Amino acid sequence: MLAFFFTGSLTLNAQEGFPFKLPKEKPDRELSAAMERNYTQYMAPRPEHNELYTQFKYTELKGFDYNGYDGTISRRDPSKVIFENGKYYVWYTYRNTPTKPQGAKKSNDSIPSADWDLSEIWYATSTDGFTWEEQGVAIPRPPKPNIGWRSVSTADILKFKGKYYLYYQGFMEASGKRGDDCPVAVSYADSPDGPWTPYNKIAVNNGKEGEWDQYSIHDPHPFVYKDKIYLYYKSDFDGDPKLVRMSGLAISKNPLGPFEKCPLNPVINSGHETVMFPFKEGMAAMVLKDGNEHFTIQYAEDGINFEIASIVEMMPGAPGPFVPDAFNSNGNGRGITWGISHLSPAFSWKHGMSILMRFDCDLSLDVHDAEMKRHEVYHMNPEYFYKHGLSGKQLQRIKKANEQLKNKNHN
Ligand code: AAL
Repeated sequence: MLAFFFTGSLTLNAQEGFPFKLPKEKPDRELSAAMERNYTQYMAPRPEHNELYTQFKYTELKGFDYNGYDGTISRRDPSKVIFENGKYYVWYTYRNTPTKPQGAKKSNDSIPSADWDLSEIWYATSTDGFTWEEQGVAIPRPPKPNIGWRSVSTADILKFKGKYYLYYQGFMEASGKRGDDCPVAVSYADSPDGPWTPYNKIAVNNGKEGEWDQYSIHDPHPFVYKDKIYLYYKSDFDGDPKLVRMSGLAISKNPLGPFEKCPLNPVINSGHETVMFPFKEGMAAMVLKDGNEHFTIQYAEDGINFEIASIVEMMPGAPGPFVPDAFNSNGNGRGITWGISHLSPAFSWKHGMSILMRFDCDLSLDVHDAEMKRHEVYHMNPEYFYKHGLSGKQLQRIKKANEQLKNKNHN
C-alpha cells in the first residue's frame, strides 16, 4: 500500500509502507524522527543486538555482617573492582558508629550526621565475586586538620605504572552542616593491600566561586585513557530548591595532579554516582537516578561528548563495575558484565544504613547473554507498586478534583 508523507513544504510524496521485517541497516526512504533516531542514535535497531543495552540481575553477597541491620554498621559507595594477586579487590565506605545517622544538627564527634559521615575506607577480597573476605581499613580518618579528618568516603582505585592510587572524598565537617561539601584527596601504595600513604594535599579542587562544582567534588572515578588519567566526578549544584547532579571530567598526566578540568564540563547532564568504563575507542557511562537522562547508558567516542546509547531499568545504586581494562584499554574497551553496588537506604530512611550487593549485566563486546537483553522486568508483586502509594496531600488534590467534576456536572 502506498503511504504519503509531508515534505518540508507540506507537499505529499508517495512511498511504500514501512517493511514488516525490520531492516538491520537504515533503509533508503523518508523516515520519521523516531525511525531516523532508531538507526542513528543506537548501536542496533533492536535492543537485543544493542551492545550497550542490558538488564540487571542482583545477588546477595556473603561475608559482610551488618550488626542485625540496626543502622550502626553501613557499607556503601563501592569502588571499581580490580583483579590482582589472583583475587578480586573492592574498596567501600565503612561506617561503624554507636548510633545510626541523626542529621547535621544532632551530629557530634561520635554521632554521624549522614550515612557516610564519621567513616573510613575499608576493603574486601574475593576469589569468585560472590563470597567476600573483609580485610579491614585501607584509609583511616587522618588526624585533624588533615583532609578527611571528619570522614573519608566514596573511594575509587587507579593503577598507574605499577603503583596504586585511591581517590576519595575528604570531609572537614559533618556532611549536611553546610551541604555535602568536600574536595577529593588521594593516597598511594605499592600494593592493593597497602600500606596507603596519604598525599595530604587536595587532588581535585573544588571549582572557583560561582562555578557548578564550587562546593562538592564527589564520586572520583579514574581511568587511564589516551595515556592520561581521566578522572570523572559528580557535583551537586543549583539547589533551587533540590540539587541537580551532573558529571564532569578532570585530566592529568600524573596521578597526584595537577588535574585540569575539562572546559566543556559538565559532560553528563544527569545521573548520580559516576560509573564509566572504556568501550571500543571511547568511554561508556551508566547514568543513574536524577536528571532528564536518568536510567540511560551513554557513549562518548572521545570520552567527553556523551550521547544516549540505550534506556534501561532497575539500575544498580552506586555501581562499582569490574573493569578488566580500566587502566590499559588502549582504545579497544571491551565493556563490563558485573560489579558491586549498594542499596541505600537498604530498608528504610529510619534505619539510615546501606548494604553492598552484586549486580550482573551484559554491556560487553565479548559476552552475548540473550537473557540480559530481554525487554521487560516483570515485578509480579502488587505490593512492589502499592508501596509507592499516594501521600495525604495528593489524595486531597484528587478528592477536590472529583468534587469539582461532580459539581460541574450538577450545574
Ligand atoms: C553518594 C555519593 C557521594 C555523596 C554521598 C556519599 O551517593 O554521591 O558519596 O557524597 O552520596
